[in-house]
Order: sequence, then C-alpha cells, then structure tokens
Amino acid sequence: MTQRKRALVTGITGQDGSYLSELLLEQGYEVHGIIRRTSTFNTDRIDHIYEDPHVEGARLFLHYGDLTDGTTFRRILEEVKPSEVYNLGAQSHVRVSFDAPEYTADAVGMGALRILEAVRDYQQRIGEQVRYYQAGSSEMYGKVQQVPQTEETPFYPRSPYACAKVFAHWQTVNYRESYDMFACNGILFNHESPRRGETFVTRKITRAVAQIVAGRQKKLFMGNLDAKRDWGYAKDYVRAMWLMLQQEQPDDYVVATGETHSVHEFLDIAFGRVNLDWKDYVEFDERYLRPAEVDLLIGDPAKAKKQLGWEPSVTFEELVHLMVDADLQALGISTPGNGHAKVADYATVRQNLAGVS
Ligand code: NDP
Ligand code: GDR
Repeated sequence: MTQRKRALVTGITGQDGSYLSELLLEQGYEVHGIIRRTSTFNTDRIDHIYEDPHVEGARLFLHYGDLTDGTTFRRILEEVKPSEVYNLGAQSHVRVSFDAPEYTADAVGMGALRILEAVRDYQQRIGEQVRYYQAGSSEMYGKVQQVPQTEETPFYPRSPYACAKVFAHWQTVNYRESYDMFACNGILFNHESPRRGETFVTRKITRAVAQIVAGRQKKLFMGNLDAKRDWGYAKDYVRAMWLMLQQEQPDDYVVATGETHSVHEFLDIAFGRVNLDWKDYVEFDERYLRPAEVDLLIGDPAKAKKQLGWEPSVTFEELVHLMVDADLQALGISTPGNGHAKVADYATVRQNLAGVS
C-alpha cells in the first residue's frame, strides 16, 4: 500500500492556504496547517474543509505556531513528518509593511529562513527528502526594469515586504544549491478571489460595489488608480504551487496571466457589472498611497506553461465579475451572473441610495 502524502502549510488560514488545502485534499493528501492563536476566530476560509480530528478519516489538522517562532515550527515538523512544506504565511500587505517593517521582515524573510533551516536539519537526520515551496512575489521586481517580467528579470524591491521576499527568494535558491534541497520559488503575480483579504485593492472595490448597491456605503476612498497589475485567479495559482513540487527537479517559476490592467480598469468593470459609474463614488485619500509605488507589473508565464503545463483558466473580466457577484450574493443580492436579476434591477437600489444620500 502506498503511503498517503502529507503536506505542511504555513498561512493555511489565508486566501491561498485555503485554496491550496482544498486542492491537496482533493489529491488525497493529509494536510497540516499552522495557525496563529488569535482572540477571535481566524479560520473562516477553511471552516468548510475542517473535520473533527477525533473522527476517523479526518485529513486536515491544525497546529498553533508562528513564523517568528522557529522552535515551535521544528516541533511541528517532527510531529507531522511531511513530504512537502508550503510556506505561504506572511504579513502580506505591502502598504502595511511600511508601517511595520521589522515585523514584516521577521515573518516574511526570517520566517522563510527558519523553515529552510528546520527542513534542512530534519531531512538530513531522517534521510528523506522534504520538498519546499516558497511563496515569492512579483513585488520583488518593484521598479520597472523590463517588461514582461521573467525568471531572469533583476529584482528591485520597493517596500519592506518586497525586500523581505527577495531575501526569502535568495535563501531558497541558496539552500537548493548548498544542501541539494528540493526547494522552489514561485514568483506569483497578483491573484485574487472572493476569499481575497478585504483591504487589498480588488476585494476592497468589489466589496464596496456590493455595499453601495445595498445602500450601506456611499463613498469609496482609494489611493493610486494608475498602478497596473497582472491579476489572475487564486484557485489557478495554487495549482501552479503544487505542480512545482511534483516536478523531477526543483526550479523557480513566474506564474502570471501575461496581461496587465490598471486599477481604473478594475473599477470600470466592477462598477459596470451593476451599471454604476465609479467616478460617482470613488474619492482620493492619500493614506492609501505608498512611500514608493510599483507602477507596472506584467509577467511572462512561458516557463510555467511549458514545464508545468500550467494555464490560467479565468480572464480578467471573468475574475472581476466573479468577485463582484460573490460580494453581492454575500449580502443576499441577486447577481447578473446567476441569471435571476437583470442589471436594470439595480436602478431601484440606486434610487434608494439617492434617497439617503
Ligand atoms: P493572506 O494575507 O491572505 O494570508 C497570509 C497568511 O499568513 C494567513 O494565514 C495569516 O494568518 C498568516 N500569517 C501572517 N503572519 C503570520 C505569522 N507571523 N506567523 C504565521 N502565519 C502568519 O495572503 P495570501 O494567501 O494572499 O498569500 C499567500 C502567500 O503568497 C503570502 O506569503 C503572500 O505574501 C504571497 N503572495 C501573494 C500574492 C497574492 O496576490 N495573493 C502574490 C504573490 C505572493 P492569519 O489568518 O492569522 O492572519
Ligand atoms: P499589491 O496589492 O500591493 O500589488 O500586493 P494591493 O491590492 O494592495 O495594491 C494593488 C495596487 O492598487 C493600488 N491602490 C490601492 N491598494 C490598496 N490596498 N488600497 C487602496 O485603497 C488602493 N488604491 C490604489 C496600490 O497602490 C497598488 O499599486 C499584493 C499582495 O497580495 C502581496 O502580498 C503580493 O505579493 C502582491 O500582490 C503580488
């Protein structure tokens, strides 16, 4: 009988951690995730796949830990004995990293190093390979050097977050080359979904659209609308992470759609979904600007397509629509997407809103 594969995932409660866990469970894995102790529940995104560990056959297990605490990670590693480790945990908000640079560098940069060290010691001692995935970011490219960005494009990080990710990237390469570890860097461009954190620009917009339609919000305050990003669908991107660890050789891969769009364009499509004009709602607030901005990201996923056989399955417009629709549905509002409502229905909601403004 072949042994069930076992994965250990940091950041399991995040957007990607939840989709990756679903994928791994579908693939028959036993999945162990590291969660932080918080005073309120933080497992919303994985509650639907969580099973009581006392019940026979449960395949998802959670352990308390923190990327800033290497001892605990080592203990969990010993206990779980995974064949794959996915390091997705991070203080992942770029703007916030300017407010909390030390903590961000500790969790994102040193956190990765702690895991690499632990994995190196562990596999040396037990004599079995543990495959490692590092959640790298297109933010590492920062100031535009070359477009589209490939695995060979030099990094020029523009935030404490991005600097820490560059550190983690090179540590991963270094561990691969120094200790013959199976360690991969995914250089993932922005990827979004209805599970995206509410303070990232896409979800902030789609949530606001739903709140405005519901008459609960009148204005949306935002920062730089000219920034351009290569936005894909998170569910597609976690598949690429898994594929990287199934290859014969470890390597680094750009995962992107190959298209770029501005925040303006995202606003156009999101508000257009409900027949509204974003210019009537969006206002500028400098608090959402960053001390240094990343103006243009566009990735070239040729290597991932060729070597991993990976393809994005959702277009930019489909992504915006699915996110708006999910936020509308969460408020109990029918969506153009599910066929119940016509876009014209929103005229009534807008009239209501006009009445209260
Ligand atoms: P999220 O912000 O949604 O999730 C981050 C996860 O990390 C959460 O589970 C969070 O826990 C956990 N976490 C935060 N700090 C710590 C810590 N000190 N110790 C342990 N866990 C911690 O991020 P995404 O799912 O969007 O991204 C996953 C990874 O991919 C991150 O490393 C991110 O930087 C990177 N990335 C993301 C991209 C994207 O577009 N989404 C693109 C490129 C890279 P809690 O729920 O308790 O806060
Ligand atoms: P990013 O994502 O910084 O690319 O990092 P975010 O959605 O925060 O910003 C994208 C762009 O939108 C502009 N912007 C705003 N951003 C936010 N959050 N809020 C606003 O009100 C607003 N107005 C304009 C930003 O200036 C920026 O140019 C994300 C994170 O998931 C990282 O962890 C990941 O590594 C990268 O994507 C790839």
